[in-house]
Amino acid sequence: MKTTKLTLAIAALLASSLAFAAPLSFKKADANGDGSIDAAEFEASGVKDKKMASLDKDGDGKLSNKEYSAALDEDCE
Ligand SMILES: [Ca+2]
Ligand SMILES: [Ca+2]
Repeated sequence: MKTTKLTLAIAALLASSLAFAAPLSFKKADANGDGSIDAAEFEASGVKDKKMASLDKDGDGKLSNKEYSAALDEDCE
């Protein structure tokens, strides 16, 4: 199963490089373009050190541009 091992190695490499990547901008993180970041989009956004629930100030289960930007601003400090 050489192919499987190679695939796993590539997946691990991608995962580790993602962990060090800067978080995506709101526009890029909003993959479906509906103007808010849902849980799946947040997971893919690269914001690793924040909990979505703590960023979701109005508790609607999604992050607005403002709520998401707050996470990025804090990351820059
Ligand atoms: Ca979205
Ligand atoms: Ca919200």
